[in-house]
Amino acid sequence: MTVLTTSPSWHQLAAHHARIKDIHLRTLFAEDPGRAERFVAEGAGLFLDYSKNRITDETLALLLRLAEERGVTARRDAMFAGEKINVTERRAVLHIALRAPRGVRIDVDGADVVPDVHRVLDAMAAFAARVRDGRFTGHTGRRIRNVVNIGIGGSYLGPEMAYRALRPFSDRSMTFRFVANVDGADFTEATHDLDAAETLFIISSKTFTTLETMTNAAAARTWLVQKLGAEAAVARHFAAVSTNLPGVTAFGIDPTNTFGFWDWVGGRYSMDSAIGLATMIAVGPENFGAMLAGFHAMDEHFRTAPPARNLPLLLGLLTVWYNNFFGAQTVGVMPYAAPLARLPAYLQQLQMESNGKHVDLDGRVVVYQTAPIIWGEPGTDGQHSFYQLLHQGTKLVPCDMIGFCRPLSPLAAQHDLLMANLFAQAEALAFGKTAAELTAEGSPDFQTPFRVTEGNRPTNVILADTLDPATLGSLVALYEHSVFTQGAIWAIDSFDQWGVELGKVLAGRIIPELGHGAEPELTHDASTNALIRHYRKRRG
Ligand code: G6Q
Repeated sequence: MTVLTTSPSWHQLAAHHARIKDIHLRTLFAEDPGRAERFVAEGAGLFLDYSKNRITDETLALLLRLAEERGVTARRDAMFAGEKINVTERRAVLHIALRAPRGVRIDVDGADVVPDVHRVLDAMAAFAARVRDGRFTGHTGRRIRNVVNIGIGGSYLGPEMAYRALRPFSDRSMTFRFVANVDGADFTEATHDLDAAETLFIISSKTFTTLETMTNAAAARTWLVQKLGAEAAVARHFAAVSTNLPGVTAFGIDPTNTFGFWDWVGGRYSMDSAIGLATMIAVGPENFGAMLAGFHAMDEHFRTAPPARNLPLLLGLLTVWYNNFFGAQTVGVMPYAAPLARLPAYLQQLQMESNGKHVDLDGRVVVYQTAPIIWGEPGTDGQHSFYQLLHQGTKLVPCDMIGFCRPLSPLAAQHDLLMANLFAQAEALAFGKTAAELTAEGSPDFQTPFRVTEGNRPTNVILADTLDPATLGSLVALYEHSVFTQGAIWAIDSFDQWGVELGKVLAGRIIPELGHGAEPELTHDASTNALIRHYRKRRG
C-alpha cells in the first residue's frame, strides 16, 4: 500500500486545511445555517449531529475521497468476509460474527463460525438462567447471589462498563463485582462483605495465563476453600470463560461451567462473546440478546450505509481530520449519562490499544500521527472540573457528547437539566462569547479579556432514545468501527498489541528479584536497581 502522506487526497486535505483552519464555527454557521440539517446522520438507533465540526462540504468530500483511496470499504469487506486482516498474528477479525443472527454464514478457513457462536450463546443462556432463578446452587445448596468477575483488560473493561450501563435492567437481588488489579486490595475489597456460600467467581481470560487474573483466581480459590472448608466447593463456585480449555481444566473448573470463544475475537472486542457472561447473568439472556441485536444493527449500518451517511465512517474520518491536520492530541468522550461512567475507560482501550501503533502494515515506521489519546468523564461532572480547559485552554480537544432523549430514572425533570447542559456545552464550545458581547452585557472592562471564550471547539453530539441494551450495543459497535476506519486510513494493524509485551516480560524477570529471603544481584539499569533496593529495604 502507498504511504498515506503520498495519497492525492491527503495533499488536497492539507491544502484545504491551510485555507479553512482559521474560519470560525460562527462564520460557518452564519454563512450556511443549512449545515445543521445537512451534517447529520442516523443509523441503528443513533443520531449523530456533526455540524459543529470545523468542516465544510469540501472537507467532507475530501475526507470521503481519502477513505476511498485508502480502501476503507474494501478492508471492511475483508473483515466481514473473515479474511486474516490481523496480519501480524495471521488471524481473522470477526467480532461481528459474535452478534450475527442464526443462519448468517461467516467462514474462517472454510468453516462457518456462526453455529458455534450460537452454541456458546445458548449454553451461556442456560447457565445464566439457572443462576438467576436459583437452580444453580453453591456447595452448601444456597442460591448464588453474588457474582465476581475476575479478568483484566479486554476481559474486564467491557463487562464492568456494560454492567454499570445496564444496571436498571439487572437482577437487583444479586451483587456484581469486578476484580482486575493484581493489587490484593482489589480482590479483598470486592469480597470482604460477601458470603462465600452464595458467591460465584467467573474467571474471564482468553489465554488463561494472564498474571493478574491467574493470581486473583488463585486468591479466590483459597478464599472460598477457607470459608467453606472444602476443596470440592470449587466446582460449584467457579465458572470460566476462555479459549484455553486445557488451562481451565488444570485449574479445576468444571468443564460444564466453561464457556469458550475463539482466536478471531480480540480481547478488547470481546464484551459480546462469552466474556459477557457476567453481563448476561446480570441482565438476563433476553436483554443480552437485545444488546447483540444492537451491535448487529450497527454492523449492518457500517457494512451497507452509503459513505456520506455512514456513522462510524464519518466519526472515524473526523477523528483523522483533527488528529492529523489540526494536530489535536486527544479526543474527549463525555457521556451525559451517569451509568456510562466507565465508557471513556472502555473506549480508551478500544482506541489506544488498537491504533496506538508506530509502524504500518508493511512494517514501515509511520510518518504521521496515529491514535489520539481518549479520555473523558460523564457530564455534568466534568463541567465542574476540566471543562475550563476545553473552553479557554490552549489545546484543541474535539469532544463527543453522548445523550439520551428519555431517562431511565423516575426523576424525569432532572433529565431535562442534564440534557440542557449537554446542549449548552456543545453550543458554548462552538460559539463562545466575544468581548463585544460581554461588554454589551455589562462586563467590567478589567474582566473582559479573562471572560472571553473563544469558541470554535468542535463537538459531535450523539443522541439515542434511551440507554437500553440495544442502544449500548450499537454505541459500542459505532466506536469499534470508527476505530477500524481510522486504522484503515493509517494502514496499521488495529488488532495486535505487541507493545504490552515488553513490560510483562520485564515484570516476570523482576518478580523473583523481589522475593523474600535470597535477594539476587540486580543487573538492570542503575535507576531500576536503585528502586528495587529501596523497595526491598522499606517493605518491612
Ligand atoms: C485486549 C488485550 C488485553 C487482554 C488482557 C487480558 O485486546 O489483549 O487487554 O484482554 O491482557 O487477557 P486475557 O483475557 O488473556 O487474560
